[in-house]
Amino acid sequence: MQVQIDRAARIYVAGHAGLVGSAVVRRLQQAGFTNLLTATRRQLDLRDQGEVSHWFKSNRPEYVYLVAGTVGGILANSTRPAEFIYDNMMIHGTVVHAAHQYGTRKLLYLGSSCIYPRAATQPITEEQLLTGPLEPTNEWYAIAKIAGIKLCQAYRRQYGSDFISAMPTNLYGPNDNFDLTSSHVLPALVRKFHDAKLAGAKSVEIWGTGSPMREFLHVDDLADACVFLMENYSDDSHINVGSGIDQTIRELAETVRDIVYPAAELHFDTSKPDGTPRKVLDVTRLRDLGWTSKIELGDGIRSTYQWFLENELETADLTEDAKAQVS
Ligand code: GFB
Repeated sequence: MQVQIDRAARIYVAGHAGLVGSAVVRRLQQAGFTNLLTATRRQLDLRDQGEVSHWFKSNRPEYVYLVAGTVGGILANSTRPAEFIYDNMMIHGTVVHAAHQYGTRKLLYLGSSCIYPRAATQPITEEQLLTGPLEPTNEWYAIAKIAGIKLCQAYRRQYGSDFISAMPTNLYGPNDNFDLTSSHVLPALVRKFHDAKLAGAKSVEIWGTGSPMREFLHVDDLADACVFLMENYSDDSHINVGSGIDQTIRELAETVRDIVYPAAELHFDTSKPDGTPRKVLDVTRLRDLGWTSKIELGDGIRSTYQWFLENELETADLTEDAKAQVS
């Protein structure tokens, strides 16, 4: 079912400053949407139902992209489980409920591929949700994300709300978190190889054995898929969003090394966790609707590194220096 959304409709992007939200805003602007609503964390605490309901009452968004959340890599997930479960459960609860209260026409909720069982059959189909135990390093986050899917389904069943859920694979791109203790693997590797290059270090430390397999999707592809789903998908079931292509962490590290600092050797720290052994999504359902990813991993890493050089580094001299080395 294809619905053309009025380009002047009131559209709220919850989490607009983050990796995903900023990409969704860029994509909506490109597509000609003129009435985008955002609120900073200081203006609106999304964990507070009173504040969120008041904001919805005043702003009456017709469409909502619920892409806000507390997110992080394997270490952050393991060491800050309370924040990951509390923040995410609250944010989903308040926004979905307010969207229902104040007549939002459609809401897209963004989950994560970690909702699936650790031992899921690969590639992972949507039907494998709740068929087995979760990966322990991120079960708190996964439980919150599963609750978000169920929340959307419950409001659809009880109130007829057009609330849909999309499950993206591991994401990367501009505005990512490059902090080594809380980031995901791809931005962490960009920073580690970059720092090693500046220091003239011989090797770079990679966590775990390097054998886990992960699929990566550039956030601009994800944003394109979200805008596509808003106009082309209205089912009860969540839908996977990915590239359908995975590789080992060793292969990923080699790709980042070749782009950022080809002279570096890889050193694996096996005292760090591997997490899920493999996680690649079955994207047949989305492909059948007519959407596929476009940004190839090497190109995406190159442009992300360029963004990192231009936006993340504190010393202007180093930035200029390093920019000259990458171009
Ligand atoms: O991206 P990542 O932190 O999370 O780690 P997950 C992926 C793999 O890369 C793991 C390895 O096997 C890590 O051990 N790795 C190697 C590194 N070097 C590094 C490094 O320097 N930093 C990091 N972070 N990893 C996350 C979940 O799982 O996936 C989240 O924790 C979410 O909840 C996200 O679902 C999409 O892919 O293991």
